[in-house]
Amino acid sequence: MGFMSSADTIFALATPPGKSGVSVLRLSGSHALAALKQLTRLTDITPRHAHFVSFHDPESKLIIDRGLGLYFQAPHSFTSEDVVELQLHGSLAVIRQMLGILGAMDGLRPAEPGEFTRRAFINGKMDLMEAEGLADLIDAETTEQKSQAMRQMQGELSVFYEDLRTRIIKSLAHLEAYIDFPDEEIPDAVLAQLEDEIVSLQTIIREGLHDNNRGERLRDGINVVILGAPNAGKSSLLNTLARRDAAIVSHKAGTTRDAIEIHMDICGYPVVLVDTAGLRDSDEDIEAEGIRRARARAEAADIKLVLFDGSKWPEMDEASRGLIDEKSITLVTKCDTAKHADTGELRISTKTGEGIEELLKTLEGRIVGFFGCGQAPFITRNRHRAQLIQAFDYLEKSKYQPALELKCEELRLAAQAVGKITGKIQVDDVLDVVFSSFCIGK
Ligand SMILES: Nc1nc2c(ncn2[C@@H]2O[C@H](COP(=O)(O)OP(=O)(O)O)[C@@H](O)[C@H]2O)c(=O)[nH]1
Ligand SMILES: [Mg+2]
Repeated sequence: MGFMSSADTIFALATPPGKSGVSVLRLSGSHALAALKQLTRLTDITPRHAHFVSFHDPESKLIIDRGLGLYFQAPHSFTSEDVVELQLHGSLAVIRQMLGILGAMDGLRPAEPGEFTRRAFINGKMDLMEAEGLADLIDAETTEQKSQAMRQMQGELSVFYEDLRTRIIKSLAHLEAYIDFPDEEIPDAVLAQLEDEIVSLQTIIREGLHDNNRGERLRDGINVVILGAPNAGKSSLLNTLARRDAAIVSHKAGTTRDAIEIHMDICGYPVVLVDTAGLRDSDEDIEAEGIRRARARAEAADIKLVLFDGSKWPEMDEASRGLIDEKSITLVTKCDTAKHADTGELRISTKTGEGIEELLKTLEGRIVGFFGCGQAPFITRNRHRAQLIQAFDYLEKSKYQPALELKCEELRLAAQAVGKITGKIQVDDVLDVVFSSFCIGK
């Protein structure tokens, strides 16, 4: 995206393409107002006023559509540039025609993905964390995802990183004062104070990092993985929880090979429920690969549902038994068929529905417990985590640098690492990573 000039006026459909009552086209840049005037033939356009107008094709002079034209004068707009919004009917023909006309106008070109938000960032309307929060808000599907995105978008998480960075820079400034006076010894008290500050900054970072990846999980979904021997009833359970036939159920052992994922909303939290291949020794290539994947999923799981066939209970196969730990919930399946001794485990039947409500309650408890403990996380993407780890390492190194200049350099790098999170340190590769994930028109 770097080669695209920011002097261009960009335009894009801000609403999803398709038929709808109203569609919004957005323009940003110095030619936006001239384009609006040309399309509407108005000479006097009031900022922040909805002008009900006919839009004309400047070439053919024909009317394209009637709708609203709005003008947001720089810097009082989303991007801080002149912004124009055209509210048209959500007709494929109208939109196609208008996009064609805009594309032919002088100084106008279609926007790249995320380019509106990128301009808002470059022009200081928001920092990188807030821009990512906006992207997350647009992607949010559950209420808790939305709350996290709003907190981030409104700058609540940025404050944490900015405080951190400011404190590192203060320490740096303190130390740099001594570089200018090479003859002076740094008093021991000053060095001790600095050391204390660095340790306390490291504690803050360490606590931030020890968040069980809750922020990332809230974006991507908590992984609940169904595991057990072939025929234990795993695919049946996935289908019951999904309330549809997502996975093939068969009495033939070894039917499920690849992991099957469905997305659920439990208490406002996003859940990725995964069905896996039955665990057993297999000589068959594809099944063996499926089992390898099942084991990998078990490793990465936040919650494991370990199933045991009720018709064999309390006999347990070794492979499944080995998966039981503090992350697992043990389930005895097919309780409609077998009348085995009640061993206190949760018993379910996908045939009669027995135990399913209780399982959902247990799952809810685990999920709310997972997300609800401790303060709201500061990290919502791997990008933030990687930078924080770097900052921690630079602070660590600074403690062991004997030379003053080198100590300062480590602190400078630590401040930079934190600065990259909010975008206070502008680095183009960081911007490309962040904004390329946006969709066009945002
Ligand atoms: N009676 C009864 N049969 C079940 C139940 N759940 C699954 N089954 C049967 O057990 C067999 C294996 O089920 P499936 O879900 O494919 O197991 P998987 O191999 O663990 O995925 C199928 O014939 C299912 O119809 C249940 O709750 N009760
Ligand atoms: Mg299966």
